[in-house]
Amino acid sequence: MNALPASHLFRPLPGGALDIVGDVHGEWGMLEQLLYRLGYDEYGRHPQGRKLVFVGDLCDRGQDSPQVLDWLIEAVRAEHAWAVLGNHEMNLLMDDPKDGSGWYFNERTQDEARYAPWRHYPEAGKAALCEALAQWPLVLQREDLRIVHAAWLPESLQRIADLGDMPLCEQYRWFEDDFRQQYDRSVWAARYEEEQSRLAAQLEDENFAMGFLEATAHYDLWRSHANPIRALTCGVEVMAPAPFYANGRWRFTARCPWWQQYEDDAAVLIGHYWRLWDGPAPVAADRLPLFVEEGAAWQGAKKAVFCVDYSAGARWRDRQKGVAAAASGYHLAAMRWPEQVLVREDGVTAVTVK
Ligand SMILES: [Mn+2]
Repeated sequence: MNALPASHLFRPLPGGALDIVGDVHGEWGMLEQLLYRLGYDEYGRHPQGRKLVFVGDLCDRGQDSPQVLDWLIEAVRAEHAWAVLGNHEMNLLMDDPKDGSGWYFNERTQDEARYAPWRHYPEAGKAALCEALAQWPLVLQREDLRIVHAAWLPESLQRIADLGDMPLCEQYRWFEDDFRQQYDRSVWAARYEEEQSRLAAQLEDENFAMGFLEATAHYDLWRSHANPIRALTCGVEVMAPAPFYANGRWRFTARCPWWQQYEDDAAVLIGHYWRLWDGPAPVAADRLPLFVEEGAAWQGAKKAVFCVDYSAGARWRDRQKGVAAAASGYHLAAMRWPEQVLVREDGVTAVTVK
């Protein structure tokens, strides 16, 4: 097995039995239900000494991100729970407002129409919140198990280790600046600027007949690999066969099923990829399918990778449409380890399939 290089951002998992929880996205109600189903008390303690592990993306979109984060920060401090950072926590730390983060970023007033009512974070607590999150690792691991938000990428792990004890946010800025400098010197830079300024409005217009923008595609592809912290928390991209519109923008690169290349024996549990309990949703002909597996199946070359994100972050859509929780296809689930059984917030369970 490939040994993991040493970094203060990679930390050991506790020994013993674990329950690994998928992306919560501010859904405090579902998290409370799931903890109850798994047998934990209100502090995250288990009578059999099991421990909670979270794969990141605790916040954004749901009704109570402040409660989820405040609760988990305390549980992590008390060593009842362990957590890695997801891309949504990185956005808070890097002061990068994105869709669904208006509970924290006051300037995102456009989020209110979509996601409110939701609880906002008190201004006075924001500095302490970021200070606590900045202490969380990117990777948790022990011999039989690896936890990362989106992708286990040996080259990215090594590049992070190479920066030694540089703090997380400083590392992130260092990699972003390094990419931007290399990009600005590349043959693509002028074309990229031209595409971006010529089509600034059209890039967000779903009804525009968008052609394939080569320099923009190249920029997005390069950037997804260039910052290894971004690569671990967002995954890497590949060229899309054709432009497609998603999450408010025309896109030319698509998420890549990196697990097809993962050959180690240690299991990797991830979140991030919006899996559905009932199996893969149909994929349009011009899109790359990310999941081909059934809802409870292991993924990849050696069936050693498992995404535990069952799309709790889309539950707001059902609330907005008046769909009852009992009829929702979006869930919060955990994998019991070493049992490899899934438990859902409503008590439904499933045995995972290799
Ligand atoms: Mn994510």
